[in-house]
This record gives sequence, structure tokens and C-alpha cells, in this order.
Amino acid sequence: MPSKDIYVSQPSLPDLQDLIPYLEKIWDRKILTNGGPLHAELEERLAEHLGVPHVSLFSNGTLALIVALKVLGLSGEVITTPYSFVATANSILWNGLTPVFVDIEEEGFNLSVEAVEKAVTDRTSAILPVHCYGYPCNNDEIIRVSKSHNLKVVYDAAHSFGVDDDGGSILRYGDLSILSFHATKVFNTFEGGAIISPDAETKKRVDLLKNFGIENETSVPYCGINGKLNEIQAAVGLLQLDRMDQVFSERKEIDEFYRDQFERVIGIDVPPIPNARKRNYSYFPILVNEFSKISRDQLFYKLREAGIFCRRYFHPLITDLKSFENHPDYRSEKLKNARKVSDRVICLPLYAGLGLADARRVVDVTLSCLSGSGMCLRTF
Ligand code: T4K
Repeated sequence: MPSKDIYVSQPSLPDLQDLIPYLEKIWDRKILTNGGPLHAELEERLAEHLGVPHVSLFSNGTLALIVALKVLGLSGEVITTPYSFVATANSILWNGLTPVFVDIEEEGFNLSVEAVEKAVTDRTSAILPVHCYGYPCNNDEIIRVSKSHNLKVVYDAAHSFGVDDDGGSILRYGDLSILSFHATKVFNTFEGGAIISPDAETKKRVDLLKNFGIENETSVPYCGINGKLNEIQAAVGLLQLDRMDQVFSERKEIDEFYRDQFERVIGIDVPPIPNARKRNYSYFPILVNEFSKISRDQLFYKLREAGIFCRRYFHPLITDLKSFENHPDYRSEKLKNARKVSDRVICLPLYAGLGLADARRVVDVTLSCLSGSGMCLRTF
């Protein structure tokens, strides 16, 4: 019997039966959206679960990012990373602002603070860092630089649901953080997202902007947008929250298995464990190094042939995408660290429900691709 296909991610879903009572309530009440009771309950429970002051739900992470930048009234340039999903930079452009791309750290996936500081000009109004794969940025340093140049900081924390450092949730840093609840994320509401605000006043402004800017029936003081999450998605979110311990523990098991299996393999580097008190095991990136007998792309396509559908998150770099062809950083060779990682990375399948048997198949196929007929284990 041929083996089943394995994808880079699969949404974890609550028991369908558990959704029925929520659907009955929604059908009875006929409140489907515009900040219904389940929406309010999910905002409250998420704030408690994540240990953050205020949550505003959104219909997706991209709109959350667009509104987060908008609410801060930014102008000019925003410094960001080329090593991310395209939504990060698009959100800057959708605000009529100019993204300025700087390199990532030599080791790791996140913005180099040194490069950020060098890129600050009198047109810079904000920094938009990404906690890539849920690896916390060098947050203390980012905040130091932002304060010394009077810049706002909006974190793209799309990958960082449930990640804590020693001081608590990493969503507490900066002026605002955003989350994505897309189907492929650790916590999903099919589509969805959120802005984390530090105080009630900021949340109020965020909530106005996500609802067209409407204050009341006759007053619309701001030019807002429709970024609302509906009641069915909120119900899914409430059910997902009850399962997060299980989700994290299943992801952890796969993460540890991969780490153990790949630790001594010649040809690939496994990134170090994130510097976090609580991790979320959201992605498992490996880097194909110069000792590999095959290239990253050869490995990627060989895995595909075997029915293992990995992703090259994040290749190409945002600055290499056609939609950025008029940007001064288009195909920039200056973004050396980002390019090196982007040319080497493959994210392996990692999700709750993958199971050790399928993870074992991912490992076996990867090792056989790397080794050909030869040995691929390090002897030290
Ligand atoms: N900032 C960052 C740093 C981000 O990574 C993202 C999104 C955002 C902002 C924006 O947040 P959202 O607006 O999306 O909330 C995926 C996701 O669409 C995207 O959310 C995510 N980042 C990005 C990294 O990955 P694709 O094009 O790789 O997804 P797709 O549809 O190919 O799915 C990957 C695999 O997942 C499939 O091979 C099968 C499986 N899958 C997918 C879906 C949608 C399922 O099994 N079921 C599903 O419903 O972009």
C-alpha cells in the first residue's frame, strides 16, 4: 500500500460534536458577528491564557498587522526583515509606508539589531520585527534602539502564540503585537488573528478601526476597515483553547524526535533551541549545509516525490519577489545572512496529530536522500 501524503502542517481541530452546542446557541441568538458574546468570551479567555492585558480579535493576521500600523499613525519608513511571509512587508505598503529591509542575525532567523540601528534615518517611524518560527527576537535591544530613536515597535508575532520568556508572554514587548490564527498555525480559528494592546485605551482605538471606524450610529471619526471575526470562528477558538496543552505536548514530542534524529547528521544543521521559557514548537526548520551531497532544492523535491510536502519558509526572500521589483532593496545582495538561510532552509512537517510513525518516515526519507549510498552520520 502506498504511504499517505504528509504535509508541512495540518490544522488541529476540536471534536465536531463539541461544536454543535455552540452552533445551536448561535442559531438561537442570531447574533452572527459584529462583536457577539462568543467573540467577547474568546477575547477574555485568550488574554487570560496568553497572560496579556488586552486582545482584539481579527479576521486574519494580515489585517491585524495593517490595523496595528495604522492605529499608531506612522509615516515614512518602517524597518523590517526580508526573511518572513510576504504579509509582513505588504502590511507596511498597504499603509502607504516604505519598508526598509535590513539583514537578520548571523545565527538565527530574526532582525539584527545592529543592522536596524544603522538603518534608522530621520524618516524612520517604526520597527516591525518578526519572532520568526516563534524564536523570540532580541527584544531588550530592539526596545532600547526604539526608545533611543523615538520609534514605535509593532511585532509580527504571527508564529508566537504561547511563547514566554522569563518575564512572561513575548507579546508584551513593543507598542503592539499581532498574532495569526490561520489554519496552519499552532492555535487556529480557520482564519483569524489578533492585536495585543498594552492598555484599554489602545484596545478601544484598535476596535474602532477594525469596525469601519464606527463609534456609534451617527459618529464615524476614523477611516477604519472591516477586520471582524465571526461567532462560528470564535466558537472554534474557544474549543481550541481547551486543547492547547495537548497540542503543545504532541508538537513537543515531534520536535524532540527530529532534534534527536538529526543532531548528528552531516549535511543539515538543526537550529538551536529557542531562547524561551515556554516554546510553542510551531515550525521545525532545518538548514541544508555545504557538507550535504545534495542541494536544498534537490532534497525538497525528493521529499515531494516521496509524498512529504515540506515548505521552504521563507524562500524567496520578500525582497526577491516580483511585487518588490521597484523597491530599492529588490534582489539586494546586502542581505547576506537572510539570503544564506533562505537558500538553505526547509521546514519539516510539524503539527499535533502528525504522530511519531509519520515523523519517523520524514526522518528516514530525509536521511536516505542525504546519504545516497554513503554514510551521513557525524562520527563525533
Ligand atoms: N506574518 C507572518 C510571519 C506569517 O507567517 C503570516 C502567515 C502572516 C503574517 C499573516 O497571517 P494570516 O493573514 O495568514 O493570518 C501559509 C499561511 O497561509 C499563512 O497564514 C502563513 N503565514 C504562511 C507562513 O503559511 P501557505 O501558502 O504555505 O499555506 P498552504 O495553504 O499551502 O498550507 C500549507 C499546508 O498546510 C498545506 O500543504 C496543507 C496544510 N493545510 C493548509 C490549509 C490552508 C491544511 O491541511 N488545511 C488547510 O486548511 O501559507
